[in-house]
Order: sequence, then C-alpha cells, then structure tokens
Amino acid sequence: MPEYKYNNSNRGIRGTAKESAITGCKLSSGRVLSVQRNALESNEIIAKKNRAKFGRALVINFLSSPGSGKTSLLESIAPVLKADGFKIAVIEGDVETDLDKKRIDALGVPAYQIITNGTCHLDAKMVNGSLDSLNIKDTDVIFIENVGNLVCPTSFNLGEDMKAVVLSVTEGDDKPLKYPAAFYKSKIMIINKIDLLPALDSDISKIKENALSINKDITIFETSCKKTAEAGISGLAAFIKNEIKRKTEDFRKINYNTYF
Ligand SMILES: Nc1nc2c(ncn2[C@@H]2O[C@H](COP(=O)(O)OP(=O)(O)OP(=O)(O)O)[C@@H](O)[C@H]2O)c(=O)[nH]1
Ligand SMILES: [Mg+2]
Repeated sequence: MPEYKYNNSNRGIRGTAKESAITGCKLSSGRVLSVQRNALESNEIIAKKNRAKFGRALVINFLSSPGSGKTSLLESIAPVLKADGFKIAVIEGDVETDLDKKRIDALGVPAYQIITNGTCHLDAKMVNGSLDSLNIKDTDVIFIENVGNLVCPTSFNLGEDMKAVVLSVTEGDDKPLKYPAAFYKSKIMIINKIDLLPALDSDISKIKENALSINKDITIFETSCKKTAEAGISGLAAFIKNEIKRKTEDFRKINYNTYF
C-alpha cells in the first residue's frame, strides 16, 4: 500500500493516512491508546474469520457521510445485477433505525440489519453476527452499508474485498483532503448526485484531482440515482460484475477441492 503523508499542522500532528487508518486517532503526544490498539487487533482476527466465511462472494463495504446516497445506489444497482442473474445480499448498518433495510426489502433482496445503538461504525464482530442469517454460499455479492460517517468506519476491517467511498457533489471538493483515510483505503470512489451539478459551483474535476492526490489508484465513477436523470449506474454495475467474476475465479483456483 502506498503511503500518503499528511501534515495536520493546525493541530501539530504529523502522520500518515496509513497510520491513522490502522490505529484510529493518535494522541497529540504521539502515543497510541493501547486499549484502542487492542480493540483493533481483535477486530482484525474476526475480520479474517469473516473473510473465510464470505467464501467466493464479493464483499463491498460502502462508506460515506450521512445522505451521500449509499442506499440509493444499492436501490439502483441491485435491479441491474438481479436482472443478470446475480444473487445479492445486503448488510445494513444504522445507528438507530431499520429504514434502509426496509428499502432493500422492497427490492426483494435479502438484507440483515445491524443497529449499532449510537456507535459510529460497523466492526467485524457486528458483521460476524449477521453471517449465519444470510445464505452466503449462494450469494455472488454482499453489499455492506456502513454507518454514515467518513472517519470511524475507515479504521475497521470487516473482512471485505474492497471499500467504496461515496461522495455526493453537494459535499464540497475538499472532502478527500479533509477525510483522507476514507479515500486512501477505498478501491473505488463514487461521485454521486451529478444531476445536481448545474445548480452548484462544485467542480467535479477538482474532486477527482483531490481524491487522486490521496490515492492515485482509486477508480472513479460518476453517478446519479435520481430516477428521472439516472446516470453512471450501468458502468458501476459492469465493474461490480467483473469483480464478482474475478473473485469467483481466484477463489475457485485456491479452493476447488474444498469448496466446489
Ligand atoms: N438529486 C439526487 N438525489 C439523490 C441521489 N442519490 C440520493 N439522493 C437523495 O439523497 C437523500 C439521501 O439518500 P440515501 O440513499 O438515503 O443516502 P445514504 O447515504 O444511504 O444515507 P444514510 O444511510 O442516512 O447515511 C435521499 O433523499 C435521496 O433521494 C442522486 O443521485 N441525485
Ligand atoms: Mg442509507
């Protein structure tokens, strides 16, 4: 993983996005809280178990600020994948409600609700508790909708294949710079609500430039989930289908005798 260096000179803290993504917050003295480190180390152990349980299913962990359009994207992508015969499941993370799960239920897609009761992210143990309820062996892709937050979810590996950060155009083109770990740790960035661009001063090329300055390998999609102006969904779905195929092939090569 390349190391993106940041320098938060306002607070006198220096470090790397890799460091912050692994250890969470650092004390200004530079000492990492050992209790926090222990929690993250236990999380890694359970994340590995999750990954084994996911088997051949591709797992995508959606991160974003509240309201960027994570559930809307799932509502747009799921019918496209279903129409092509792919089997989908969704794990919904929410601080308080099952409102998003109800939206997924309405698509006829199996969904499991995790209510975190105030915690601002999902962790591997929460996800592990959902796995027996989903028929993973027959699932091609599992989408995890993390709690709306661009900071805390980046520290917790859930055993996923990739993180996908969603940024809507109304949030401002500086967000990749202000919340670097989310962009540094994601394989793809989805710039959503592009139908709103004509009403904004937001410069989409600046969003991309800032994201690429944090993570030069990030793959960028531009989407609109607005029904009357839907855009970019087929391209995103094509990418996901390709990743499903790739995961199945890789998994088959390694586990042919034990799994298939
Ligand atoms: N104009 C426009 N509105 C959108 C688009 N995508 C989502 N929205 C709207 O944005 C609002 C939030 O969308 P959600 O999909 O609920 O966002 P979310 O990221 O799942 O929100 P949380 O789960 O609360 O973090 C809803 O009113 C959506 O209709 C889009 O592409 N264009
Ligand atoms: Mg949502």
